[in-house]
Amino acid sequence: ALPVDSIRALSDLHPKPSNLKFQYGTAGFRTVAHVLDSVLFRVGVLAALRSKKLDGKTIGVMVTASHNPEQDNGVKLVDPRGEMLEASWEIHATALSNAQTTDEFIGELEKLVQTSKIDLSKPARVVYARDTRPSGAALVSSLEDGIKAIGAEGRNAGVTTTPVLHYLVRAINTKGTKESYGEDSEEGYFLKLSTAFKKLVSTRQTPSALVIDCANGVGAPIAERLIEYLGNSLPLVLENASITTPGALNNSCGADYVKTTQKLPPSLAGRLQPGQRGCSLDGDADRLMYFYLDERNQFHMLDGDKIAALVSAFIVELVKTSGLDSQIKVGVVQTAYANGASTKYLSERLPVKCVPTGVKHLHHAAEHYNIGIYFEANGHGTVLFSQPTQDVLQSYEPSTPAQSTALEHLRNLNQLINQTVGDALSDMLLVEVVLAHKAYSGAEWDSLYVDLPNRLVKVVVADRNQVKTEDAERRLVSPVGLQEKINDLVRRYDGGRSFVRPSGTEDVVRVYAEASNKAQSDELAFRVAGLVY
Ligand code: 16G
Ligand code: ZN
Repeated sequence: ALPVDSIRALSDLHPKPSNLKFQYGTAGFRTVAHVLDSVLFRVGVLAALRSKKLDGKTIGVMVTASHNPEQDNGVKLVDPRGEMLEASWEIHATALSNAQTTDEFIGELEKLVQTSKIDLSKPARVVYARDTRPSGAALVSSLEDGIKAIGAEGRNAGVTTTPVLHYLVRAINTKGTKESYGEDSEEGYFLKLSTAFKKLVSTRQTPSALVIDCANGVGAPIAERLIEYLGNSLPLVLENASITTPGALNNSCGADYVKTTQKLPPSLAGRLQPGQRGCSLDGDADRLMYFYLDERNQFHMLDGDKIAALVSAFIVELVKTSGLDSQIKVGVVQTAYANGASTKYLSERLPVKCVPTGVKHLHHAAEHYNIGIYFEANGHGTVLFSQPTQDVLQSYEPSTPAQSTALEHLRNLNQLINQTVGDALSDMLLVEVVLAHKAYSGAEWDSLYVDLPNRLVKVVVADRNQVKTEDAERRLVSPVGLQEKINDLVRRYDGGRSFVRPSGTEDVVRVYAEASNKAQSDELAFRVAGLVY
C-alpha cells in the first residue's frame, strides 16, 4: 500500500495555493517560481510511481524554465530511455498537481495506482537536476520531500543542463547492457562527446575561435568544463556567463532572443568580430542558434533549419561514401515553421517529413528512419540512429579506404550526438565537425540556400481552442471557412505561404507567412492575422 502517513505529513508542508490551476504542457509545468512548491513535491511522488510502474527503472526530473524569464521556473519528467514523459502520464501529472487538499492528493494517488496497475512493492529510483535559477534550490528540496515521502531512492545530479540530465537517465538505465550509453556521470558525458569530437576533427585544421553566448545560464559552467575536455581541439570563448548576477538569465541574450529578434545580443557587440562564428544557447542549453557578422557588420542568423541542412547533407554524403546507402535510409523531420527554402534544399537530397510543432512529434517521426534528423527552426533538434543501424555500423566491413573513413566518421557521429533530446553543446560540436570537414565559414554555410523572407505574428483571440488544424498544422479545419479566405489571400503573393495555429504555450494564436520579399511577407502575415482576429 501507499505510505499514506508519511505522504500526508510531508504533503501538509507543501500546500497547493488555492485558485490556481496547473497544467503539464509540452514543456512540463512552467510558471512563476513562487507558486510551484506543491507541484514539485507532487512531481517527486509521481516520478517514483512512474519508476515503480516501469519496474524500478530510473526516472529523471529536470527543474528548469528554459528560455523563460528568471522569475519563472518549471519541472519536467524524463522517461527511462532519456525521452520525454509518455503523453498519457501528462494527464496524471496535471490531475495530481490540481488536487486541492492533501486528502484529495492521496485520493488521486490511490486512483492512479489502481487504474495504472502500479505494483507498489517495486523499487523506485529518481535522478534530478536543476538549472541556475535562484528559485531552483528550494524547489529541489520540495521535490526531495516528495521522493522521500514515498520511500524512493533519489540521486541529485546538481546544477546541470537539461540534455545532461537526459543523458544521465539513459546512461543509468542502460548500464551494463549492449545498448550502454556511456558512464552515468557528467564526466562520462564530457568524455563521450569530446572523444568523438577529437576523432572526427583529427585530420582537419584547428578551427578559429567560436564565441558562445551562454544566456547567463547553466550552459556556462557546463561549457566551461567541456573546454577542459576539448583541450585545443576547439577554441571556445564564453560570453554571457554571469550565472549569479540577478536578472541576467536570458535577458537580451540566448537562443530565444536571437531567434525572435533576429539580432545580435547587445552584450556581444564588439566581442564578436566580423567573419567570426558565434552561437547562443538557451537557459537550459537544449537549443542552439548560430550567427556571424559580415564585413559590413550585418548580422546573419543560422537557425535550426540551417543546422538541419548542413548536417543532413553531410550525413547523406557519409552514408553514400561508406557504401551503406542501400541499407541505411536517412530522413529529416521539420515543422511548418521551417523556412520554405530549407524544405526545398532538403527535399532535393533526402526524404522530408512535416509534423506538428513540439519536440515529441519530431522525435517520434525521426525514429521511423534508420538515421532520423530533426530540427525545429527555433534551434531544438538532434539526430537519431536506430538500434539496427548502430548494429550495422558496428558489423559492416568496408572494402575501400574511402568507405572505411566514412564508416569511422558515422560511428563517431553516433557517439558525438546526444540522441535523447536536442542538446545545444552536442549540436554545436556536430556543426563544428561539419564546418571543419567542409572548410566552410559562417557565410559559406549560410549560402547553402537563401531564407525566404518571413514574418511571425501573434494574435490574441477570445478562445484559441476554437482554432483547429490538420495536415501538420498547415491547414485550418476550424473556424469553418477561414482556410479558404487565407488561401485566397496567399494566392495574391508571389511565393506566398501562410498558416495559422494555436500556441501550445501561450494564450495566443500564431500566424506565419512567407513571401518572396520582406514587405510582402509582413503584409501577408498581418492580413492573415486580420482574418483571424
Ligand atoms: C515548446 C516545445 C517546442 C515548441 C514550442 C512552440 C517541447 C519540449 N518544447 O516549447 O518544441 O517549438 O513549444 O511553442 O516540446 P508554441 O506552441 O507557443 O508556438
Ligand atoms: Zn530550453
